[in-house]
Amino acid sequence: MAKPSVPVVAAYVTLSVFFLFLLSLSPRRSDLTNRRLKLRPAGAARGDHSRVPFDPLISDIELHRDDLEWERSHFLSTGDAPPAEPLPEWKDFMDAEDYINDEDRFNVTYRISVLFPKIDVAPTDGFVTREELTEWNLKQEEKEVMHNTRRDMNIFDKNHDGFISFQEYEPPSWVRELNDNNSTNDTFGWWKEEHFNASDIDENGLLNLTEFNDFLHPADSNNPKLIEWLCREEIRERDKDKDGKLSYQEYLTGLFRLIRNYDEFYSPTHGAADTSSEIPAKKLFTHLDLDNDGFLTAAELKPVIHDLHPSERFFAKQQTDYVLSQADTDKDGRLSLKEMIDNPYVFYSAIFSEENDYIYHDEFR
Ligand SMILES: *[C@@H]1O[C@H](CO)[C@@H](O)[C@H](O)[C@H]1NC(C)=O
Ligand SMILES: *[C@@H]1O[C@H](CO)[C@@H](O)[C@H](O)[C@H]1NC(C)=O
Ligand SMILES: *[C@@H]1O[C@H](CO)[C@@H](O)[C@H](O)[C@H]1NC(C)=O
Ligand SMILES: *[C@@H]1O[C@H](CO)[C@@H](O)[C@H](O)[C@H]1NC(C)=O
Ligand SMILES: *[C@@H]1O[C@H](CO)[C@@H](O)[C@H](O)[C@H]1NC(C)=O
Ligand SMILES: *[C@@H]1O[C@H](CO)[C@@H](O)[C@H](O)[C@H]1NC(C)=O
Ligand SMILES: [Ca+2]
Repeated sequence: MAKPSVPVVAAYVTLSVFFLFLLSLSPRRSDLTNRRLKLRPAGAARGDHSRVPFDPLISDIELHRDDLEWERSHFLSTGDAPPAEPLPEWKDFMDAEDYINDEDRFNVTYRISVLFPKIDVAPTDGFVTREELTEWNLKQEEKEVMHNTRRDMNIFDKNHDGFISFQEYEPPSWVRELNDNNSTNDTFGWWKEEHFNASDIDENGLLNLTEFNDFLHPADSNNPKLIEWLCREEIRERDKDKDGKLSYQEYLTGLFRLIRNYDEFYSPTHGAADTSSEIPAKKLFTHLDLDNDGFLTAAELKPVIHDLHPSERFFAKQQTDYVLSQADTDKDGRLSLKEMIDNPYVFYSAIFSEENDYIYHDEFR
């Protein structure tokens, strides 16, 4: 290729400056940064909470693509594979992204106006409230979680009868490492029989899809046995002297920091002034220690178990807060159809504020 001459380069520079100038005149300047709608890459649906798609159509595309990718890698790893053809799938994905960015085929304004009445349901009053949007996000998250569970079920359910027995399943490698590296070290109860039994609601020795989903996501479960197990597990992991309960010292070194980080997140004023963690730590301990015996039992941990293991609802709320902060133009705490249509990229962009990337104490994510 010929080297471009100086005048040609100068012309390009002038042109691009001119275009930038034109863009700066555009009335919808704020949309330009996130303009291209993005699909999450395959695999992202497993484990990234801050980005569950707002639009079920987008999530269907993503999950479908995720399935294709998974089937390919799964067949590859088991050997009995159809020949690997990574290229067509990649092409599919690009096609899908072109599709959602083609205004004639995927009209964001139209999509929002179709979805609005489906979100504005409690009550139907022409506004989407914080609660309504949180319920919507939660539904989207649950759909994604269940999709992943269904697929995991296929791996673990070796005889394909739709149930998982304790003998059938095999813990994932991170659990094996933690549990096996010395049998004397049985501090970790995840994926062990007690965890399995607690998930088995009807106690028939088998986990169906619902029970297996609870097993994988105990914090989101309504099963009281599983919540109790989770509390016992929290104790077990920190109970250095193995007396089955946490002393103040065990709580302070092992547990409190995890709860407090959470507290700060809920109400930033809380932690800001605490240069010494001793006072709030003591306060919380006293508050939790209902029988005042100086120890925390599994039952006494229940009030903070969701601070240690945030549920899907927490992430759904987080996503709602973000959206409201961006799109609630008149600051009345709810969204009108117009506000949503005027801020489509808040709902449709996959680009999210980095501030949402907290690291949580949650083993399955
Ligand atoms: C998108 O949909 C809206 C509302 O249905 C309509 O007014 C607009 O013309 C559509 N845009 C395109 C590019 O089709
Ligand atoms: C556990 O053992 C495996 C090999 O037996 C080793 O690779 C791994 O690093 C060990 N993990 C821990 C936490 O000690
Ligand atoms: C695990 O325990 C056995 C005895 O039960 C011991 O011989 C071995 O050295 C231990 N391994 C590690 C990595 O601690
Ligand atoms: C048990 O495992 C934990 C985490 O790997 C480790 O910190 C602890 O020292 C282990 N305890 C024993 C007795 O091996
Ligand atoms: C789990 O339940 C089975 C019966 O379904 C029982 O045999 C087993 O002892 C239980 N295990 C634990 C650790 O509770
Ligand atoms: C699994 O079993 C539980 C307990 O019997 C039941 O409530 C639930 O509906 C079942 N789920 C499915 C998908 O069959
Ligand atoms: Ca069962």
